[in-house]
Amino acid sequence: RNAAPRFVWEEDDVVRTLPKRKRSSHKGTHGKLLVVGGSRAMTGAVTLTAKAALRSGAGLLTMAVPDDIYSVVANRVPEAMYYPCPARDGAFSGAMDVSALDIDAVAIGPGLGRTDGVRDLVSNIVRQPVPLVIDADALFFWNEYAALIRERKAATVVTPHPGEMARMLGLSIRDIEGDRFGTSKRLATEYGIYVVLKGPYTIVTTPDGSQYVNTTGNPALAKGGSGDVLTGIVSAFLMQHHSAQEAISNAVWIHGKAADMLVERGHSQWDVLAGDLIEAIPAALSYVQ
Ligand code: NPW
Ligand code: AMP
Ligand code: MG
Repeated sequence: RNAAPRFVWEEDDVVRTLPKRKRSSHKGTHGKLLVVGGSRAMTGAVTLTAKAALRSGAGLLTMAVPDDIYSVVANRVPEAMYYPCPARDGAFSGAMDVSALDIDAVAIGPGLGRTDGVRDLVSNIVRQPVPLVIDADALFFWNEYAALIRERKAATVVTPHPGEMARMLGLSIRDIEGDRFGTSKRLATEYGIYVVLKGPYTIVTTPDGSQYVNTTGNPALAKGGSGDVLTGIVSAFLMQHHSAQEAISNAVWIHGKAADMLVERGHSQWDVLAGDLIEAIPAALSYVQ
């Protein structure tokens, strides 16, 4: 039952597997990401995800947001392109058509809210044959679309914290925390997906059940928005690595290293903001390059 191996993902592994940029590369080489998220009550989450993805090398980025928050979000990220979508009650009003967009990956969830329109949107996006990172409120509707996940032709990554993981599996948070390896492995192998179970010692589990434990990060990350930043890094790296496992493990490592470097260089564990993490991605990347 425990045949699949467990590893600790360390600095050497990041140095060995982080891809080098080719001299001849251009923006298309590094991936075209669609970030889907945001609602009237949560305009910041999707901004954090998009900025983190850009700081992590994504070549081209489009943000799909409800049209009534479009101008607020667009004012914050000039490097992104925009796809304003119909809104109802301050959130997405339903499915969007991504078939006309030229994209390499989709990140969905941060700040979406939990309306019926959002449920329809998420169920529709899951049907698209494109690598997908599912986080935050998109995980809230897991039971609505879980049966479709097994049929997906492209990689699927979920990034739950223990509360979200508990809801997905119909367990208590205590059940999850009491068996982080076992519950992650069950979800990953049952659905054929990559599972990132967050928290101190985040565990990345592959569809075949192999597990990689992260050792960077500290309680400075225990603040709203940290996970939204991680989603951006994971999505950007997914497009820029051949191995999804290496991409995800490197993303989790860099996210934690950014927090560690902030605390080593003048911040306390109390004062770090999610936005500071984004500004520390350059130092974390330089450290391993
Ligand atoms: P409790 O009650 O805190 O102890 P939800 P969410 C539990 C957006 N954001 N270990 C927690 O427990 C996100 O993107 C927007 C154990 C509670 O039971 C989402 O769209 C921001 N338990 C949306 O908010 C910044 C843990 O899980 C439940 C745990 C909702 O996301 C903030 C809460 O989970 C935020 O990112 C842990 N490590 N972590 C913005 N600026 O726009 C959490 N729990 O109800 O799924 O909600 O994570 O707050
Ligand atoms: P979220 O709850 O979605 O905002 O995600 C929180 C992020 O911060 C995840 O990447 C967690 O692994 C990380 N995090 C939260 N608390 C801690 C902690 N005490 N130590 C290390 N990492 C943490
Ligand atoms: Mg989160």
